[in-house]
Amino acid sequence: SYKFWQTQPVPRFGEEGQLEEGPLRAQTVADVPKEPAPLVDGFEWVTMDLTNDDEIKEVYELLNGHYVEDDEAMFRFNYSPSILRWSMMPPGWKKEYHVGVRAIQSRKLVAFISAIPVNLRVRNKHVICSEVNFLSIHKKLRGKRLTPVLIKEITRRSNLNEIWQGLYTAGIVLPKPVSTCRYYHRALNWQKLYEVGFSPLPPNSKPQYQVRKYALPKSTATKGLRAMVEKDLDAVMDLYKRYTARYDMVPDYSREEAYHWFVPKIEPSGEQVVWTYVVEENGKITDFFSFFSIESSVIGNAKHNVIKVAYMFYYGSEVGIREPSDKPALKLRLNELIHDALILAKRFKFDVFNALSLMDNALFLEQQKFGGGDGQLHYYLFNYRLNPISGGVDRKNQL
Ligand code: YNC
Repeated sequence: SYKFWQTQPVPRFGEEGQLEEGPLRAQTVADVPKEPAPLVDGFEWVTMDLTNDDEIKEVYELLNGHYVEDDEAMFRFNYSPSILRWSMMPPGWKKEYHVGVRAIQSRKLVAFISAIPVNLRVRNKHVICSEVNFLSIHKKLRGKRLTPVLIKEITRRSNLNEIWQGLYTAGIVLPKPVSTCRYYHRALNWQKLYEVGFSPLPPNSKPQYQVRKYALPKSTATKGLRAMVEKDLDAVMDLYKRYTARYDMVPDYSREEAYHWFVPKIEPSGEQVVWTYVVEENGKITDFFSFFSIESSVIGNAKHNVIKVAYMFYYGSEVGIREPSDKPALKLRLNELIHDALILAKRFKFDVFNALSLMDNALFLEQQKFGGGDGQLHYYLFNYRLNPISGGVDRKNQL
């Protein structure tokens, strides 16, 4: 019955038809409490310092033990400290948006919620949002209505900075999704995915047939393909902007943000978080694609502890700018690019490549041997009404 969510400025189920788009509730900073709401006895609010190695380790350990699992509790996200920093410390990040709850006696971190600022374009309007992520509560404190308290606190801290809108995704249905996407998975290391229980052996198949089905060449095929470097930033940004102009909801990155999200770097830990490739023809950048890395812990498997998962991020191609997304030339081009992305991800020892049913992904998912997963991802806006955006699947969850 959404006891909490029905008190919040979000659209309700049952609102049908074209409605006027925009904020639902208007407030000023004077309306916003200057102090957090009290927590139940024995717990206190803390602001986590993610620049501090000990504190990021505490956030890492909370998430490693208690963050998102699949429905069968076989896998759980294992965001590394480096990817947590990349995700929560983009340009404009604020320490006060890294909100924790500690048990007063033991000092143990038992809950967390975070936000980053994002300038979102929704259709032809710009909305400054807090993008909320990494909400997690220790398993022993579940079902105690701590979530609404955390959400109200991140809302309060956003509001004090005059941010009135939120952007978030969740696997569960809440009032009310702007868009719903399906997860797709492309095996890179089928044998390992089979051993951990991620990929089933289809009836009448044999392991060696599956391994052969997902085999990839050693080398990429696109002429002029190379890793992105900093000097490509303006060209990639320009391509990103023009290519994504066809979509209804897209972050409008500043140059600093595009540098943060796209330029591949080796983090102080020695890890790499994001991989971006460009195609250069006669000195001009004509295409780019990117993917990032999140491991998942394998729960209770004797042979493997983690699977390495690459996630499709943004891409763009001059071909798609020249023609609408249903034309065959773009399909051909995206298949060439994504096939190379798979080859590269395999080279970097990823076990599986994930993508959602959004952007122009429907043009390559089947041909590149992605299979539809059980998981869905719902996109939400807080304090904003937007008419629904297609997430690329129909009611039967088909592309
Ligand atoms: C969820 N994921 O419906 P009602 S995604 C939002 N997002 O409220 P309790 C959620 N709300 O139905 P538990 C939610 N999950 O009565 C549950 N809720 O109105 C709602 N899992 O609270 C739920 N991380 O504390 C219900 O629930 C109320 O103890 C119940 O804790 C839930 O990061 C949770 O999946 C998810 O750690 C914390 O199960 C816990 O069950 C957990 O009794 C594993 O809560 C990890 C996990 C969620 C990942 C994510 C995005 C979060 C977005 C939050 C909304 C932000 C709004 C925008 C704010 C900024 C605005 C400005 C400006």
